[in-house]
Amino acid sequence: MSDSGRIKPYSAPAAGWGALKSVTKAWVSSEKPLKNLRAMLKTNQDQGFDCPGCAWGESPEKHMVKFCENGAKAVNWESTGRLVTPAFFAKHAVSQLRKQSDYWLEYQGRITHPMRYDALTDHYIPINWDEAFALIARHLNGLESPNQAEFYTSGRASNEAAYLYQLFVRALGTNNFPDCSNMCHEASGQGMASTIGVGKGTVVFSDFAKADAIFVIGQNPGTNHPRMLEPLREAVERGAQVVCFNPLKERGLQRFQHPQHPLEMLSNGSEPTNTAYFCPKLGGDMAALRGMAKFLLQWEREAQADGQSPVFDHEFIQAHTQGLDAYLAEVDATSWQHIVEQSGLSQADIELAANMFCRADKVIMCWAMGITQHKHSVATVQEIVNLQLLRGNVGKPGAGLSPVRGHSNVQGDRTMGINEVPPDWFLDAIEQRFQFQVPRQHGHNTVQAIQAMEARQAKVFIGLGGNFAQATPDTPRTHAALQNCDLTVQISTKLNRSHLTTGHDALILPCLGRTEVDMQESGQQGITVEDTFSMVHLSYGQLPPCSEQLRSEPAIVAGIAKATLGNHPVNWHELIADYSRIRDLIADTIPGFADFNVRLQHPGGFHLGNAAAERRWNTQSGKATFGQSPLPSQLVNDKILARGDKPDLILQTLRSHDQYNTTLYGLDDRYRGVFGLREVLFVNEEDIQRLGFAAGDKVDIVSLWEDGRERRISSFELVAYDTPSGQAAAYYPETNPLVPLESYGDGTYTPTSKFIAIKLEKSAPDKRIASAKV
Ligand SMILES: Nc1nc2c(c(=O)[nH]1)N[C@H]1C(S)=C(S)[C@@H](COP(=O)(O)OP(=O)(O)OC[C@H]3O[C@@H](n4cnc5c(=O)[nH]c(N)nc54)[C@H](O)[C@@H]3O)O[C@H]1N2
Ligand SMILES: Nc1nc2c(c(=O)[nH]1)N[C@H]1C(S)=C(S)[C@@H](COP(=O)(O)OP(=O)(O)OC[C@H]3O[C@@H](n4cnc5c(=O)[nH]c(N)nc54)[C@H](O)[C@@H]3O)O[C@H]1N2
Ligand SMILES: [Mo]
Repeated sequence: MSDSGRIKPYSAPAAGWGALKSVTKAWVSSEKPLKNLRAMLKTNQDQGFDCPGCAWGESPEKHMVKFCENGAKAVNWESTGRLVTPAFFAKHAVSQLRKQSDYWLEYQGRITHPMRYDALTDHYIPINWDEAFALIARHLNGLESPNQAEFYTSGRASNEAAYLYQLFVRALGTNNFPDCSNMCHEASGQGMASTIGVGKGTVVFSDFAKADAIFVIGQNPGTNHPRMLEPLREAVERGAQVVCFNPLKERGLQRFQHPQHPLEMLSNGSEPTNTAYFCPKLGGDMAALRGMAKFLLQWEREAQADGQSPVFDHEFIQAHTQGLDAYLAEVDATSWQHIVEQSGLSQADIELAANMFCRADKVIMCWAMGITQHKHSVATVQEIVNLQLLRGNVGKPGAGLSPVRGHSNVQGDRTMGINEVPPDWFLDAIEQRFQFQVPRQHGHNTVQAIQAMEARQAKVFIGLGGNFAQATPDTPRTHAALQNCDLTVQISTKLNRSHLTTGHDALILPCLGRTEVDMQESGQQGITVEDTFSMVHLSYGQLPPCSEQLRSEPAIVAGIAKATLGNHPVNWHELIADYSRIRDLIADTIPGFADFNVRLQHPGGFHLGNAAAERRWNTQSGKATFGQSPLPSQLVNDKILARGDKPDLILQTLRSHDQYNTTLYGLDDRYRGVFGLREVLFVNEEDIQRLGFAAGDKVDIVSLWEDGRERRISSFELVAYDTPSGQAAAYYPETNPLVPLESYGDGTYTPTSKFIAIKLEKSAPDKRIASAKV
């Protein structure tokens, strides 16, 4: 037990009454409860707005309440009655604000005016929009090369904003598009594009009701995609198998309930029987999946010898795939000892999982950050694909691949061309439509953008949403890199630490949130988003903007573009007057969007199509291709061991129940039994003893990396937790100072946020956590 916080195991089911209590708290503390209730009832409804929470899609049924606890929190958090006005900035110097916690900063409310940083007084002061745009234009036009600017995007930006942003940036002359996707599902896109020819999930919402088995791997839907609990619950009810792989016993996966079913809430939930929960080591999933493949192969050979019906889907494999023999050779070459050691699962457990997989005719595999934030993430995603290909589980109803996306429009932003390595066909289409040459040279991803700013090769940073300073790895280095810039610009709704890591010049440009009415010359505008199932639909804000000064994201991008480029390559003003004109441009240049404005009128929107789901393979060979990667020989690699020190533990950094990425709604993590504090380290009880500590002790966490920089966070409380030995967990973003910038996924540059080698030291009594602050 700590002085300020409480650790208490949680025994109630996920969602249920605890969720309702938590929603009510968020709603009342927004200080606009009545208005927000009306808004909440419009969440994800036709003519309503898309939930700014996660990217989970909708059931087609009408008139259902379609928000969850965390969606309600997101809505209330955005549409708070608290305001950050020029008077606020006059009162607080930036150096003073830096001393406040991330929670305090966002809690101050919505930013109401465009502000410019004044280095002389160390205060933000008001600036009018035209001057702000002119300042940006001066900086951008003064660069030796457009490649000296970085254009970050967070996945909440609408399709319309993202499309204009990429058009402007490419017209300026660079592909420097670091985005949150680089830290998120990058490996899913790469692992799937290289095997099935499409970087997006192949299932739609209705497939979940048809699946015989659903695997949930490295994902915590109870907190991060709560609306997914409903199809999971329904699957268990009708006797389908739900199989989870997660080193932590996540409450939301062990027991699930939905707040829209009050009777079940009262019954307090019961442990379902047709679910299985496997706890691999961090990064051990590829080994576990390879082990499953090994069983499949063994059973296939046995079936062939005995003349029994085959285990593999030979018809599918024959007609649609290539590379089977080489893959099976790789499977044969992987030893059980290697598999068991790396996965942390017994051969018997893996056999059980393989059995559940094989028994089901139609299997959906879902995954998220537990799979994508590792060094060997692309290979792991490919291994998921391989298993599904063996059984013909791609491109049939009730089966497929489902990387469950994070931000509500992160998938749409990529579709719109927020991509530092854009495909040629996309650039060709832009050139053809707009008659200007686009840069062909690849741009910077998030890690490369930080490296470039650190080296003063990049001098301007513009963030379309997000919180770059806190979401990225190696926090002190990233902060210094941002502060190295000549200009930093943050297009934001709320105050965060990125506003305090200022370049020489700095701007805060306040924008409308998803919940707010966007009024332009032709009337109220809707924006569009794409969910994790590739459904595109309209979203209309419902609430009056919190300040008259706010501009929409598309209008801000257009303002910057006009000031920098004039009316090249489009008349930006005209596009903003009516967003359907932006959508016409999208329809002209991006496949799947023909008749965009017409098809949007369909309630619920339209599906973009997915070639792999129709068994058309946009790969080089024209077939789905088995991935061929060997299992990594060791996960604790040479760069970790370079300085001769072995890690005490491997750390994963994850989300609490009370946060949205770097946005902290509160300090509780109800399902994990943590209340009122975030500086905790979850460790297996035996490990705590082995390392010479006791639960409740305060420790410093130090990470190991070859470059020998000191990476340390101080005064974290040890919490005994049910996790396999050697595996620890702590919350992001507080742990980002431990993630080395150079520790990223092979091919993806995604920081290895789920695999950090650490040592523990007893904290000096007076040490406070300094790291998360500037
Ligand atoms: N309320 C809320 N909703 C959100 C977000 C939020 O912060 N709050 N964030 C949004 C975003 S951007 C994203 S990307 C998603 C993230 O959604 P998740 O991927 O669910 O997010 P994390 O909290 O990172 O959880 C990772 C899960 O994977 C497990 N895990 C970690 N490492 C491994 C591993 O090596 N193997 C396996 N099998 N499991 C592992 C962890 O124990 C944890 O349960 O959620 C989105 N939705
Ligand atoms: N260690 C570690 N690091 C991680 C992760 C991890 O699991 N572990 N996860 C990674 C992942 S998956 C992701 S996606 C990234 C997230 O990285 P980001 O997307 O950069 O971070 P967020 O915390 O989602 O951004 C929050 C800010 O967005 C702004 N905002 C909110 N709504 C709007 C809006 O409508 N418009 C605009 N313009 N701004 C808005 C607010 O000012 C708010 O402060 O973090 C990554 N970093
Ligand atoms: Mo994400």
